[in-house]
Amino acid sequence: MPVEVTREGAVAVVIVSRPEALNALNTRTNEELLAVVRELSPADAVRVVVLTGGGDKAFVAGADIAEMQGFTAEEARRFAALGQEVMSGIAAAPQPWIAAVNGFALGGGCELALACDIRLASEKAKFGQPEISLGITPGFGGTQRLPRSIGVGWAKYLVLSGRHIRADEALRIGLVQAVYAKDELMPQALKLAGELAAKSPLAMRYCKAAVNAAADTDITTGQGIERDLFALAFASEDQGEGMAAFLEKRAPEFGGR
Ligand code: CO8
Repeated sequence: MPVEVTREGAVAVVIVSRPEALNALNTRTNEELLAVVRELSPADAVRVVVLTGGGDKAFVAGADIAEMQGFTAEEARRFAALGQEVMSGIAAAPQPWIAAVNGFALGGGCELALACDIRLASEKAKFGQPEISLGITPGFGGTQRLPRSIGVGWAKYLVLSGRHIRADEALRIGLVQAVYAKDELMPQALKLAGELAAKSPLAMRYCKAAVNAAADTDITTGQGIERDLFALAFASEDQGEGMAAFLEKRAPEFGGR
């Protein structure tokens, strides 16, 4: 199976695993990823998802070039639509998704990492949008998410040059949030996931939706969404628990209601 899911308490770990092709996304892998997104999103027991690549060479080395080679324009459109559905499903999921990038994250792999909420990388990680060197454009949302994430200048640098950048440069330009030694990557990703899993899942969902809105709307609309979500948080038991726990100097226990 190209996509494996394991559970560690409230954290689901999703592993893309196609060792024969550096975990490249073919149609089957995208379909499985979409099924996983659809299965995990409504699962209240899953509070955080960590996404990584199998093996130690790649997160995901892009969309599958062997499959794409013979595409007609219509097949390419369908392939891009499926990939975009996966990426948008992750971006809109109620839980936070953490990408743990352990090697090549190129093309569709970089776009997959970008669809996640937080990106952690190993020192061996390499990022890039090499589609230009194949005579095509990014197609899984990269031209849209990259400028929103790292700004137009860096997005164009990556998309127009096709260059790969190392983890330290990805950190410098804000493409990833932290870099760890290879063996530390998953422990650190799971540690962060555990911290997020202990927060109120309702507040987590509202915070993610509010920040997502910043990329998709003008500031007046965005502030309206923020105001509404702030108000909605006061309709939850978690708000009462969070504030009571602070004032009583104890750790909160969030029930997600
Ligand atoms: N697709 C298919 N197979 C791949 C891919 C890929 N993206 N990447 C690697 N592989 C395969 C190789 O063909 C090779 O197979 P084999 O052993 O049978 O020859 C195996 O994985 C190992 O790869 P390498 O021998 O090349 O390993 P290296 O360590 O020498 O190089 C690289 C690693 C640098 C990652 C190199 O494999 C590479 O450049 N890969 C392609 C990277 C790339 O161009 N990715 C972007 C693809 S395009 C894309 O993602 C567009 C997304 C949107 C599509 C929209 C729909 C139309």
